[in-house]
Amino acid sequence: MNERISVTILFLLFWTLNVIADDGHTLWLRGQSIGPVKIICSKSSASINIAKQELEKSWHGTPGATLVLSIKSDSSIKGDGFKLGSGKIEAKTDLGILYGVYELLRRQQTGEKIIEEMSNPSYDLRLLDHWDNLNGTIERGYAGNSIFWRNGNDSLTVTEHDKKLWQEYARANASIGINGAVLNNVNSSPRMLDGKILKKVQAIADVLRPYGMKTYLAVNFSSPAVLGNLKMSDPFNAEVIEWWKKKVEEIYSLIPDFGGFLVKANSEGQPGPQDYSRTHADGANMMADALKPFGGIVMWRAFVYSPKEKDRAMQAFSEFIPLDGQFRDNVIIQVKNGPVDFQPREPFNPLFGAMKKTSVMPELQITQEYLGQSTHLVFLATMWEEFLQSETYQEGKGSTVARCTDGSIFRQKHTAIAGVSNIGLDTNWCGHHFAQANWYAFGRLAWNNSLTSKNIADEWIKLTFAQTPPDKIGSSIFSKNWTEKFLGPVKTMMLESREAAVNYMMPLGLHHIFAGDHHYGPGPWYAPNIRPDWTPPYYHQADTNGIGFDRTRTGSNAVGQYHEPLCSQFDDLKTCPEIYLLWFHHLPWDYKMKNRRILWDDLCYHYNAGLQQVREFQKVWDRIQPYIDSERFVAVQNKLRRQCLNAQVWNDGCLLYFQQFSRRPIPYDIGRPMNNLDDLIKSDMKRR
Ligand code: GCV
Repeated sequence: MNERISVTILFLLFWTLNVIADDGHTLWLRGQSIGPVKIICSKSSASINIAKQELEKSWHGTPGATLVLSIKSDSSIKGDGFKLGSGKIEAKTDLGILYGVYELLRRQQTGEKIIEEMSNPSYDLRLLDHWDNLNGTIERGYAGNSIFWRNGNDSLTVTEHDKKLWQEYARANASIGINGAVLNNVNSSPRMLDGKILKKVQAIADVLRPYGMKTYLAVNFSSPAVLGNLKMSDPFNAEVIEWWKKKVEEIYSLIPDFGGFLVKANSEGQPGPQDYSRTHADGANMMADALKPFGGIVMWRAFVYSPKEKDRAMQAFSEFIPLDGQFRDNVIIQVKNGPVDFQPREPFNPLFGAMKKTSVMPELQITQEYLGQSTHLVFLATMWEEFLQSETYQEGKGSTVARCTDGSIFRQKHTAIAGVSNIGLDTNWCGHHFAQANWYAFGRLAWNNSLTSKNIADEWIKLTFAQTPPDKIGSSIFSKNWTEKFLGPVKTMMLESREAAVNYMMPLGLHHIFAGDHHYGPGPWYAPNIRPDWTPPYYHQADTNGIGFDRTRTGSNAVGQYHEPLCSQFDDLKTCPEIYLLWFHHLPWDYKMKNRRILWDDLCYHYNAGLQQVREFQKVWDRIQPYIDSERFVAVQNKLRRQCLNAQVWNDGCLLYFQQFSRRPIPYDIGRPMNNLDDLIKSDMKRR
């Protein structure tokens, strides 16, 4: 065998092995250097050194090229932003250099042009909220246990393995611009502030710091009483105020760059200032005063609702609008994207743009609590794009949620955005390989809230699935074949996936019709003897007359919380977008839709369309098999099978249940149910 043939065989063998196994642990950071780079940089620091290492590890530019990294005072660069140019990256801060390096490497690996360009972050604070409990479990976590906390005798020991994982985690976050993490559940244990636990927080903070990630904690409002043995936790009580001051001093003595607190108060049974007849502002300000000398912030959640009110969707607005202007300038009100709770589709929360004198930050949910958890393939960037680009009209046309929260319209002291993390100990971090795309998308949108979901999907697929080594350097690094047979179809599938989930779960504005409290499968029938706003019938209101929640001016008047012309638009059936129809209106089953179908028929067609879409995703995936390693191929194939079975259950459960009220046939040209309603009610979707 001549030498050339044996080299080719060796290469092919390596190539095949490379294509065979990939557990997904390296996420979108798979690029290996294709040649040396000469780095010129007069500065050295932990973050700059990481930037240099990243360049050496993953350089995809011309081999032997020179890159100059320089710190400049330039007023056009904001915060940790940077200027990219041919052969140079300029920034005001070391972190700016690091973010610039990640951007450059991303562009090299995706074949995107590298031109003179400025990149400033949309939000100063770009955070992941971990709902991780001290015993290692994760509330609404679907990818294994916590990477930070565990049970057992060694729960507070910090191993080399822990540190390696935290470092990988910090690197992944820095690569997409995320610069902070709340390390624990908003349903927070008072123990979180115990000295021993804080030592572990310090160890985590030390690993995250060089990557520009600050550490934050979710705190329990009753900590002074429960942990500090005080008689109460009243924010006006001198001892309570002193307790928080001392606790904050202790934290900063361990973690000098500690970010601050996240608080869920007087919400879903959590304690709060209202327990002492104080307001949210009283509670938040007391903590803010303790944090202020150290530069810390309070993120106070507006996720509040009580069973006594007639419409859960209205309560955050009703409680918080009267407090606008009363919060200290280091308080940010954290508001979920929709007015109910991370549903597959909701209109935006009317608080956005309406609280004009207070810093307000969006809270998105990356973990797919209500969107098929880690079983369904649902790319959330389309949903977040829809939300960020929603027009609030608060300051005239162009007052999108994005512009109302990123400082473009209101002079917020702080701009911030948070995403509830989908990360756990699973090897691939997120449970589903495609759920990594949601982590990635959150970071990219937090950095630039005008990115399109299409571009984000494109980048992520190239970084995550393109096979190394690339064909060529430059703009045509991806072969025509790969682009047509893999990139195109997979991107289309991702971009359609959220609408598919809305179709087979809750089309036309339906919401919160999940079974039990696991929030996975359908349960429009679920109505045990608990507070009504925790049961689906409260939301769908189906009866023989019709279906939907009447939030019009003559109903709960939730439409009144939106700025004109939205208020009238949502109120009027002629102008209400059909995607929100049953969110705002209770309508008869024979209501005529814009496409001339009656509502019942249209509902059936939507459910069926969702099911058919997932069946198509299966075909797309099977066709791309030659272009992907077998490990990830099989894992996703199996998940898609379960997603199809689940979509069938959603279709059957919802249609058979609602049919009891509509008393009409399912249109005969679409598939018939395959499950019996009684069986579905009994199983309550426990088998996923
Ligand atoms: C952390 C929903 C979830 C809860 C979550 C809550 C919140 O109700 O189901 O698990 O609690 O939102 O955001 O506080």
